[in-house]
Amino acid sequence: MQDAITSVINSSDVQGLYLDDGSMSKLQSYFRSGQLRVRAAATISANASAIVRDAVAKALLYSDITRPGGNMYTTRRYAACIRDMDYYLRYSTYAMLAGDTSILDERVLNGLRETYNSLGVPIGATVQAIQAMKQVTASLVGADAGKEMGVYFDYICSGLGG
Ligand code: CYC
Repeated sequence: MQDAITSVINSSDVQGLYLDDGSMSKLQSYFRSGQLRVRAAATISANASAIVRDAVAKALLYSDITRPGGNMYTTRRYAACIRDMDYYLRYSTYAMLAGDTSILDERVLNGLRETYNSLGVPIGATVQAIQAMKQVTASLVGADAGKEMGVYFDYICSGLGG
């Protein structure tokens, strides 16, 4: 896993250079947004189950997906879906704190599309649910932090191929 600091330092290190102005300003903007990131992460942790619940209600409940034959039908699959949504929220929060997407590649997206395809989990509906979670989160943490979280929710959606 990388973060905004290690990724800037690593790219200077491979060239054997001190940080240039562009690298310095990347670091500065990351440090300036530190309070925003930590405050957003605290709000999200304190409200995680409500965020997942509201996103599921907005995007998935009482649709074909929750009726017999749908991929969320039976409580076992319903529970797997809620758990997946919680993973997406938690890992997006980690990535937002780090200011870097690498943790999402390594721990969430690696093999996920193939797993979903082989189990028949619908990717379009998953993407809609993640987009709903992006809206719910933004309404809770405010526009600036919401936009930052949006980067990582969107990254998961495009990694899923949605
Ligand atoms: C299943 N979701 C799974 C499985 C994995 C993940 C590996 C198969 C194994 C299992 O059932 O636990 C996802 N596991 C992860 C991720 C990580 C991990 C991301 C990284 C931390 O370790 N079905 C829908 C909804 C959607 C959904 C649209 C919720 C948004 O219709 C999810 N995922 C869903 C369902 C299953 C599943 C229903 C069970 C499918 C089945 O067994 O038939």
